[in-house]
This record gives sequence, C-alpha cells and structure tokens, in this order.
Amino acid sequence: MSTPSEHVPVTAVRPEMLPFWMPFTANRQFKANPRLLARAEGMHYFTPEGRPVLDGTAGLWCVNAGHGREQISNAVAAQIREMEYAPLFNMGHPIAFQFAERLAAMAPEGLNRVFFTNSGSESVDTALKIAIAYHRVKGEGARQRLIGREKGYHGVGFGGISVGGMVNNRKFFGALLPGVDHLRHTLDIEHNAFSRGLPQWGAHLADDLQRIAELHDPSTIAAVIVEPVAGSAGVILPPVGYLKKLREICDRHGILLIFDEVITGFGRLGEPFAADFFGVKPDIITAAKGLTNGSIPMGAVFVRNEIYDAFMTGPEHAIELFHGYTYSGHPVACAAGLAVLDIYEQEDLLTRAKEMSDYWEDAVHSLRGMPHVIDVRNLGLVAGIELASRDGAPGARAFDAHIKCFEKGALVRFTGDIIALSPPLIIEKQHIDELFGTIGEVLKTID
Ligand code: PXG
Ligand code: PLP
Repeated sequence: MSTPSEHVPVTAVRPEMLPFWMPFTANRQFKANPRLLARAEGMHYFTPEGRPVLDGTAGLWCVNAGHGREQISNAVAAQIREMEYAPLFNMGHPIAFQFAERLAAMAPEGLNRVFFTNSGSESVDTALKIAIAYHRVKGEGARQRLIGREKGYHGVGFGGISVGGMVNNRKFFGALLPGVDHLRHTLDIEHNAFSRGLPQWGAHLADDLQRIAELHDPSTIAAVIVEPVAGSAGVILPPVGYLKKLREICDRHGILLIFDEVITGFGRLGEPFAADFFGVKPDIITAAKGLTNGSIPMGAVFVRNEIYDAFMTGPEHAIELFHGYTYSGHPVACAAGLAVLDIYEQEDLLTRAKEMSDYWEDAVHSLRGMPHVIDVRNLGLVAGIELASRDGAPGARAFDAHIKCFEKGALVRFTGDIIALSPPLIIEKQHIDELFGTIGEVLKTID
C-alpha cells in the first residue's frame, strides 16, 4: 500500500513558478530545481548568475547563426517601428514578398513557391493540407491517406502527431487523423552501431512504402512525410540509398514526398537543405527554426511549382487555398528572416557544417568505449550518443547526463537515453573539444 507521503515531491515547487505550464517539461521537478538561461551571446548562454553555458544544441536546433546577432535585432527593431503588423489575407506588405523571393532563390530548384506559417508544427499541418488539396484540385479526390514513419516527429498539431511516430506524443490524444499509416523507422543498432555518417544497412526499409501502397491501393495515398534525418527521436539517420528509394516509389505511384526539414533546413548538414545534401528532391519541404535563427517564431513551406500551378486554375477572383494564419508572413518575422539570410550568406554558414563535420565526427566517435555508450551517430553538425538504459528507469541516465553537463557548463539535449547535439553552425574546434570533453567527463561520473 502506498502512503500519501510517497506522493509528496521531495523538494517544493517554487510558488512564483506555478502559473506557467511549461511545454514538454517535468513541471514539478523543474519548478523545484530550475535551470534558467537569462542571456546569450555567440556560442554561449549565461545563467542569471552570469555563469556561461556552451550551447551544444543551438537552443532547440534553431539558433544556427549563434546568439546575440545585432544584425537581426536591429532589423527586428526597425521593422516594429516601421510597421508591426499588417494583414496578408487579400492584402499585402512588401517585406513578405521580398522574403519569399529570397527563400525561393535558395530553395532546391523547382520548389520555388513559399507559404508562411509560424512554427514547424504549422508548416507540417500546412504541407499535409496542401498535399491532400492538391490531389483534389487535380481530380484525384480519393488520395487522402497520409504515410508517416515510426519515431517520426512532425510537431504537435493533430496532423503532425497523426503522421508522427513518437508514442508519448500520440497516446494521450485520442484517435488522431484517420487514414494514416506508418513506415518502420530506420534505427538499427544491431547492424549499424558506431557508423560514421550514414549507415550502410537498411535501404530496403524504404520498401515498406511499396507494401503500404499496395495494401491501401496506391491511388488512395496523398503523401508520405519523413524527416530526412530524424532529430527529436534521437538522431536517426537514413541508410545509404533509402531516401532515393522512397522518391522512386512515390514517383511510381503519384504519391507526394514531403521532407520535414524543420531541423535539417538552413545548413545543419552542410548544404542549405537536406534535399541538397542527399540529392533527392521532395515535392514539399517544411521548414522553421533556422529560418529566423529562432529569433522570431516563423515557419515556411516550400512547394513544387507545379503544385502551386495546379491551384491557380479556377476563377481568378476566387481564393485558391482556404488556409492561412493571422501571422503568416508576419512583417517582423520576415525582417528577422531577411537579416538571418544575410548572415548565412555573408558568413557561408549554410555550407560550414561540411567543413567542420570531419572534426565533429572524430570528436563524437571519441566517446566510443566510454561508460554506458552503446552507439554514437553523426552527420553534418548533428550527433546522437545513445546510452544503455538503467534497469527499470529508461531515460534516467541521459537525464542525469544532461543535468551534470549543465552544471559543468554545457547544454545538451536528451530524449529517452540518447544525448542529442546540434550546435550553432558558427562552432569552432575549441568548442567541439570543450563540448565532448565535458560529455566524456560526465559519462565517467554518472552511474
Ligand atoms: N518537424 C520537425 C522535424 C521538428 O524537429 C517540428 C516539426 C515542430 O516544430 P515546432 O516549431 O512546432 O516546435 C519539429 C520541432 C528536440 C526538439 O529537442 C525538437 C523540436 C522541437 C522541440 C524540441 O529534439 N523539433
Ligand atoms: N480562433 C479564433 C476565434 C480566431 O478568430 C482565429 C483567427 O482569426 C484563430 C483561432 C486562429 O488564429 P491564428 O490565425 O493566429 O492561427
């Protein structure tokens, strides 16, 4: 029998922290023992006491150009003063068109139409809706099914969790969207542990799409959505040849291929988009995060020109797509984004991961053989370090590592028992040494 005292938290929640219901957080634990970041510059956060913390995660995979960029804050301040908001539903403002034009110019060739949203989750919902509506306007209204993948993360909207494959993000929220099926994920430690870069084994897993297409009849499937590299689930890489195979199967059956590049977009792998890196062209790309360096919330959906064209066929006075957000193309977000693109260009940041990735890879793999480490995975400036789980306490070991790293001055992410790293693209070799030095020390001290 349990006694009431067993349910009382060991330390008390700080009352001033009670009102804010924190996202994706163990609220009671955090509010009893908070970890606060108050300021940021370059590669570092600073705690309210002024202690520097090396940013191993670019915030949440978004601050690709590093922190405290004055070019961005100046552009944002100027735009707020000039015009803080104007509607874009049957009205317009110049900066949204300018930003879309710049983005279109850097997008993979042929995906030069841009729809603005305010987050990755909204980008995903938008992409799924466009995919289904596209088939309908083409006279293929039966194509309504969506295919996602196990362990996929596509944000937290109902569309995103339906095609997503992270069980905790789904199981509390009812029946979700109908007509969704999932490919198997591509994580296979047995075959691929300690691969450097892309794993060799597993391209055949893409054949799941063929099987699922046959099961439902291909003419009922609107789109398949995958992260080219899965981030949230703990850095899961596509086996060599896997994405090309997905593309071929989609082509065979008239299925749209959506790459969710919310994490991989804007230089994470050493090319502007993962589509460039892998040489595989999807029909739709979802983006957010690095789009504005995380400074002002914004997302974007890149769409193949033919998809846009298919909507531009009815009467010219009629709305072509009944979709949009109050803040789609928000002028302040566009101003931030334009400044961010300038920085990316001026500092060649979108290809910088390519230069740093060998050094990064060696540093990541130096953790092989350390206590608890059962796999390390890397690509571009991304790494996952998988730890063996403690008996009966999955996630506890990586959580401890996260806390200890923070205490020692490094911010790392954890998901399950995987430590995930995705530093700002401005990272220098000495930061890489420091980051992996800290993680190595921590791994030796946790049980
Ligand atoms: N798609 C992908 C591939 C993502 O990684 C989203 C959609 C949703 O974006 P928004 O902006 O709605 O959060 C994401 C977001 C983590 C972590 O630590 C990853 C995300 C968000 C928060 C934490 O792995 N990815
Ligand atoms: N709910 C209500 C009542 C609204 O009027 C609106 C937008 O006008 C929304 C939700 C959607 O908000 P947003 O466009 O910011 O997504």
